[in-house]
Amino acid sequence: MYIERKPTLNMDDLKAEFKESLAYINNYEEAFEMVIDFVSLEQLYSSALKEISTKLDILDDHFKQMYKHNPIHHMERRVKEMRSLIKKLDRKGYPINTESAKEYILDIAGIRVVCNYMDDIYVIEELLLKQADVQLIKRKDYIKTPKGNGYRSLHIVVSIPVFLAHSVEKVPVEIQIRTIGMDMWASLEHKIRYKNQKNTEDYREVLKQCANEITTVESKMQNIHTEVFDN
Ligand code: 0O2
Repeated sequence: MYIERKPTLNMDDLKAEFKESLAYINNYEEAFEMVIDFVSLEQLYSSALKEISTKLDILDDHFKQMYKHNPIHHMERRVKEMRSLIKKLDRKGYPINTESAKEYILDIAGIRVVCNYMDDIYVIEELLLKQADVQLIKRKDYIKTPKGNGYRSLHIVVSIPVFLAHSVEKVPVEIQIRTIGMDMWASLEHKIRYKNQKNTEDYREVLKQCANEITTVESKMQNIHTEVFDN
């Protein structure tokens, strides 16, 4: 099951994107060109997401067929909105154009794979990285080494070829792989941090405690699942 976090650009989005790009360029013509460039960038990265999602779907189905177990609970995917992409380029001091976005920003296409059990995370990673056309660019294991606030997730960035009418483009996709519990924790923490900044510190300790408790429960569940089904 997929959850698309953003539909294809509509006219209101385009107007907003155009206004946003004018903040960086004092010329309507250039701003218009920039929006057009970013729209084709969106198309390219959304194609890469489709490729990766299909691979993950196939793996999930085949795993079920072989082991009577679906490693993937659900997936969410999104292409970074143009305005967040522009803000990120600006924050990192890169030129505001699609060339530098392609070169420096690795999370333009993002997919979140929410797994049923902890072991499923590494199974999915291993099966995906075995594929000849999938190349690992970057890996951060926040499960083996959780962040100070308790955040846990496996992040990999892979590049995947996208076959276009006249060329083949290798496109990076950021994949966040985590369990249902880790996802529940990250969603709440993200909401508190972005929507309610002044209270983030108040909840830091209790959130950290929750992250540890979730890990304990998910480890126990994993052990039960392994004992009952893997023997
Ligand atoms: P959004 O809205 O989810 O896209 P980068 O910051 O991408 O240049 P870095 O340091 O490699 O480079 O990023 P990292 O550590 O791989 O984390 C990037 C993404 O992971 C974040 O994207 C979040 O989605 C998620 N993430 C990382 N740390 C935390 C955390 O402490 N709490 C939660 N809830 N999510 C986290 P964005 O762009 O911040 O946000």
